[in-house]
Amino acid sequence: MSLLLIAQNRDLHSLKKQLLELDSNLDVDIWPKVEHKDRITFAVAWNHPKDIFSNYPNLNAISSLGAGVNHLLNDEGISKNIKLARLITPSLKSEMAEYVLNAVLAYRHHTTRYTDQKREAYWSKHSIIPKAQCAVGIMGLGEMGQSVAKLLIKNDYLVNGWSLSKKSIKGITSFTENQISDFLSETNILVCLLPLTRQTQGILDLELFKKLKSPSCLINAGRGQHLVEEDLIYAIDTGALSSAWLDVFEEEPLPANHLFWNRPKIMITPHVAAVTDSKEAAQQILENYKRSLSGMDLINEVSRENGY
Ligand code: NDP
Ligand code: OXD
Repeated sequence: MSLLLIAQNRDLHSLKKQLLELDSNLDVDIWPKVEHKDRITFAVAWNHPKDIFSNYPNLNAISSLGAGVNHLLNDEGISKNIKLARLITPSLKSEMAEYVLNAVLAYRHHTTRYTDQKREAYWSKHSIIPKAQCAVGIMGLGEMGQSVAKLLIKNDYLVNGWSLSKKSIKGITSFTENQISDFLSETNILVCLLPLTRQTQGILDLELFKKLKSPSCLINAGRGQHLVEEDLIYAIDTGALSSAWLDVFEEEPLPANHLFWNRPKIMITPHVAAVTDSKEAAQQILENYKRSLSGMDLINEVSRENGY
């Protein structure tokens, strides 16, 4: 029995080392160097080539190398009998919380504007945006969304959340699916931490931006496909949104000629909001590998029915 690590443009040797430190008897292959495809029963995948899994006849489970699983759910070449899991680690949650807090603080304190002014040697002061105009609305109150919400509450922000099921979390006003208009009308800073599903694709559009409480801004760390990119440009150019902070994009890396690069009000980070730590990941992967061998349910198993 072997474990396969598969990711394009990512070095997986440190993850392999961590796995072997936990169990030196493991047999771990890094794609594309796989000698015995029929021995692979468990795979860990990120940005994998489409349809590759049909080459592994005895595969019975795949773990994403991150929290998102849209890359696995969208691959029709993965048989429905194969169990899917995702990685949720403490550092992934805390990094995401800090990433969003940093974006919120940068918005309030005009950090990107001052960075631009420094480049121009231009001295000009801007008023800090009062907290009362910084009500944060988090779309998706799952593992990432709740972690973000808790840190923002600790920092005295007013926090609203929107999710399919109602949540009871101290300090958060929870809105459910059909209450989206109420949720948006109470929100200045919109944070997208939804999974990418048929229902959430393209959800961040002009109609939605117009329903936000003014002044408003967008932070997207979910997936690029949540956002209708031309609507964001229109919203920024017409002042419907005062700024946007984006970590994820329809096409990654973001092409050099993309219109977002030239917009000073759009901040871009290269999909780094929260990055899976190999040591933490190895523990969860090993546990799920063992579970898959004995036919048990996996940790953080993904529901194909829910689509996330
Ligand atoms: P979870 O699956 O834990 O949470 C998803 C949340 O979204 C849940 O609260 C769920 O509601 C809600 N939800 C799902 N569908 C809908 C819908 N149609 N309408 C309203 N709410 C909905 O996801 P995570 O928190 O782990 O991840 C969130 C996103 O962050 C993902 O897109 C992931 O890929 C991305 N991510 C990005 C990273 C980065 O570095 N940029 C790093 C890690 C994650 P309910 O609670 O009722 O089920
Ligand atoms: C993830 C990500 O889903 O990095 O973990 O986007």
